[in-house]
Amino acid sequence: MVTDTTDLYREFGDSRLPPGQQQTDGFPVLSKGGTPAVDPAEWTFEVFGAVDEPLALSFDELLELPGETQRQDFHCVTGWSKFDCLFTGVSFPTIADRAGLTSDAVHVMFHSADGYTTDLPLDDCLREEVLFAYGYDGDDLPADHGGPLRVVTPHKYAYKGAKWVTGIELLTEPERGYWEQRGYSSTADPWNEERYG
Ligand SMILES: Nc1nc2c(c(=O)[nH]1)N[C@H]1C(S)=C(S)[C@@H](COP(=O)(O)O)O[C@H]1N2
Ligand SMILES: [Mo]
Repeated sequence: MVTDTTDLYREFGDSRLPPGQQQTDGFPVLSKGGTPAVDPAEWTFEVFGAVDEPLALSFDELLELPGETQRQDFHCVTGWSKFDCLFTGVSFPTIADRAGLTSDAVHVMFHSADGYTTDLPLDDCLREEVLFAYGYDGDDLPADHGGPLRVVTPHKYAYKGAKWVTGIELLTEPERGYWEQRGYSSTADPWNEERYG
């Protein structure tokens, strides 16, 4: 079963294509460096910080959590949008539920194997469309696109979607990630063109 989330734009704007974006048919790869070698057998996914129960999951344990497939749009801050991406994975709320968030958690930092980080307010993460994705288009997620596991954030510019994600840190105060420290927006709403700031 595929859940279609491509109408979520109605919550934010009038058109499915956000202002200043152009549709692309391809799926460009955008990484700050190369693709890190990540061996799923050696890999652990950690949930830590403001949680009741810190988690350290193997890739197999992650695959055992309830998963879902969603049809989503993907908006890169450099101006391209790709419609109708099929991502399979575990939702952020499912993971948050397993760890139990403490009442003072307000912000999230995503950590990746290439040293990349990105941050979002917790409320922007507690949505069914925020997936920890291990599948793309019915196959394993390709390494260039963040395999074995990446985050997808169809309601935000795609730099919020950490590829090769190794963990999430629940924060009691906002902190800024890699691009956010270099001038990109912390909230990154494509329909409000929150590219910088
Ligand atoms: N770990 C990591 N995640 C990352 C990046 C990165 O350099 N490292 N780039 C971000 C940016 S700027 C974008 S637009 C998307 C691109 O995803 P794609 O390469 O699958 O198109 O990944 C985001 N996630
Ligand atoms: Mo990007």
